[in-house]
Amino acid sequence: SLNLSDKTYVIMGVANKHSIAWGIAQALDQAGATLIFTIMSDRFKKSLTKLTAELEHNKEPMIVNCDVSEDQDVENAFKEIKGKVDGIDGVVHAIAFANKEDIEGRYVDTSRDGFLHSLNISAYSLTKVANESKELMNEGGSIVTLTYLGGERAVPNYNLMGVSKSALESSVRYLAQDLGQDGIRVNAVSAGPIRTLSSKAVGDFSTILSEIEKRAPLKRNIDQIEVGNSVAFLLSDLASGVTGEVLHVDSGYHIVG
Ligand code: 0WD
Repeated sequence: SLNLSDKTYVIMGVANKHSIAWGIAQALDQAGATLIFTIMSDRFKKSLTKLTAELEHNKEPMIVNCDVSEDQDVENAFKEIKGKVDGIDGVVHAIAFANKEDIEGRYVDTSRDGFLHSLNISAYSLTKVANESKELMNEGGSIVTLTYLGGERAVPNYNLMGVSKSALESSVRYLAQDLGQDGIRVNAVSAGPIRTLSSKAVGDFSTILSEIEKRAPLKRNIDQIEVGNSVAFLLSDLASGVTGEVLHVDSGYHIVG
């Protein structure tokens, strides 16, 4: 199995035990990696501390506050990390946001403020995180973000979030192009639907889940750990030739016409 015992990764976006970022944390912990977590606010600290107590290698990890909508927060977070570790080997960006009223109903009704807010947190944040983390990256650094099929196709009810994911995926390609010269790879995992805090905002989610069971090649939904294992691969040196890629971890649903 994968051995990441000499690697240190920053994980952004664990809200609770259902978070995709938590599945990623578990996969990386199992491979022996050292983990650093960033959380949006102190509100999430207690629950994260309770979760990490169950990990094998990261029972008392470094936890840093970072609201990605604030430049200063992102700058301070990576400065704080820089002061505590020799370097990092990668960053996991598992953060997105859209106001519920902006993804309900018709996309055409999206407000300007709602649009900018969603693009800010769900897409621009990766660019800022990449820029601030690049100084800390050891040789062969790797950045992985989370996206969804709604960024490629007009998926019912995904609306504004789909537009944000399109921008995020494009950003992955341009960041990969920029950071290749620094030896840093940038990729995305396009995960199938999973029940989390964020997916609660997506209307008719049960229909999306049952559609996958009926039509995806694997005839089932995927879970957080399967996403975690694929993210671990992309973070690891096993993926040293992969950058600018969007890897689908979705039971193969995206190939079905
Ligand atoms: O079906 C799904 N659940 C899918 C999710 C399918 C495919 C992709 N994704 C994506 C999401 O769009 C997102 O990018 O995976 C990523 C993680 O989403 P999740 O695991 O479904 O959702 P959740 O558990 O709610 O985590 C989202 C995180 C939360 O964590 P923290 O602890 O950091 O607060 O995004 C956070 C949110 O609070 N977040 C922010 N973090 C920092 N600064 C901000 C912000 N301004 N806004 C939201």
